[in-house]
Amino acid sequence: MKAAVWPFFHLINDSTLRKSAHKQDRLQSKMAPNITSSPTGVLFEGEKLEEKSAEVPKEKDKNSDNYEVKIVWKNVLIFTSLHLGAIYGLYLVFTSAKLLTTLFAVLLYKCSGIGITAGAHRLWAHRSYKAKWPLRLILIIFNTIAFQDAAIDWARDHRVHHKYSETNADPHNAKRGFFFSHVGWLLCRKHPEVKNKGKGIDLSDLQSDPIVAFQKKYYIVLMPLLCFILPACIPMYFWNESFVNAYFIPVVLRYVFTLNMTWLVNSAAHLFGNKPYDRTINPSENKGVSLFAFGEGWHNYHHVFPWDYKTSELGTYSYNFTTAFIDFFAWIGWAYDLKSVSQDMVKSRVLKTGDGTHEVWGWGDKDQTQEEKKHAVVTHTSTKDQ
Ligand code: ST9
Ligand code: ZN
Ligand code: ZN
Repeated sequence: MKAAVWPFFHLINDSTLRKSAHKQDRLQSKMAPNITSSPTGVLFEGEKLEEKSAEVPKEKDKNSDNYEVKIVWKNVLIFTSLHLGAIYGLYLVFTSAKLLTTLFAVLLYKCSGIGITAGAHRLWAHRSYKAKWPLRLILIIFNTIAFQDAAIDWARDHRVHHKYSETNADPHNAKRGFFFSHVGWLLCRKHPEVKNKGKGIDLSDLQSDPIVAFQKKYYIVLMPLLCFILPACIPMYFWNESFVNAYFIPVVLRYVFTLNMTWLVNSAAHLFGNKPYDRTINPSENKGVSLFAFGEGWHNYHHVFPWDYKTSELGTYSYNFTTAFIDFFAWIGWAYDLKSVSQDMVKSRVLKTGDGTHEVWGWGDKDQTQEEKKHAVVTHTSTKDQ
């Protein structure tokens, strides 16, 4: 079964291996950063922002001209192979795999996705709700299946992303284009500003969570077991699936698919969509991304109110599977202190900085009251039917 995990070992060991002197290719890249890195967002309810300008900063970073992108060719090779493997997996789905194997891959996508959305994102990175230890245990297992690095490292990058959004300190700065924010940032060394500014991010809450600390300590063992070995063994053992199908569908295809759905939040949801809450920032409301990323595509709202456990205003379950998951666990008492934003606060923000596309306060919306309609001032009325 060692063969099932070999291509991925480099990723967990990367930080360690890198410390040994290995030759780096230094290439000037087109994905050059272009803006400063002063804080642009808050992380939790009540956190104070040092300074917040209404406009996205335009000034060029003094260092940006000297900054060279260092491509990590090993990552390029691995991610390319993984994507080719995923295409082969997709072919196998339609040609030789058992239906159960495909359904199992979908289940793993759902579980590992929740490990990212309800775990690493809404619980650990943003503290938008609290979870009792059994739920934290479930989430850390799901999170390890997802292999997006240890939750504490994920949360560190994500906190930097929110605090210095679209600047050099943002690990996946969307100002550097779709490709960079999608996957390019994992194919090269981080901008020094990410590390500089990241040092100021408080992670003490996560360091003191024994479940998060355990995952970090034993990641090198837990991750290959949960993400690669068990998902390949289960179909072979329980329904006699072939090794090739069991490896390329629930492992490679499922992993690559889940990664891409996650990356779309950084790329598509930072580039395409409406901005009903704040037109001055890049993150946008993207329904398609929300569907596949379990409610994480309502990104304009999320960057304005990152402490809302729904990561959206309304939290409709069909486009926010994660909210349904958290609500279920709140119902049985394992999730608690769910934070949300009052309608008044949302409304005042929409009116102040929104781009005018807010659905709820649009004319004729189902939630618009008769009172509001009655008192509205309508000028230049036409007698013709619209
Ligand atoms: C993956 C992550 O795919 C995806 C995250 C996506 C986030 C999306 C967020 C959107 C919202 C949520 C939506 C969820 C939707 C889910 C939908 C699900 C259906 N602060 O990182 P290193 C320092 S992972 C402070 O190696 P390099 C620190 O000292 C895929 N300090 O930087 C660190 O040492 P240590 C699997 C920082 O050398 C040292 O620098 N994993 C910070 O520039 C070195 O850190 C991979 O493929 C910071 N923020 O290398 C691994 N960062 O860690 C790929 C770093 O010991 N990664 N430091 O403390 C790598 O190979 C490398 O990280 C690299 C950069 C080459 C990219
Ligand atoms: Zn974002
Ligand atoms: Zn976030």
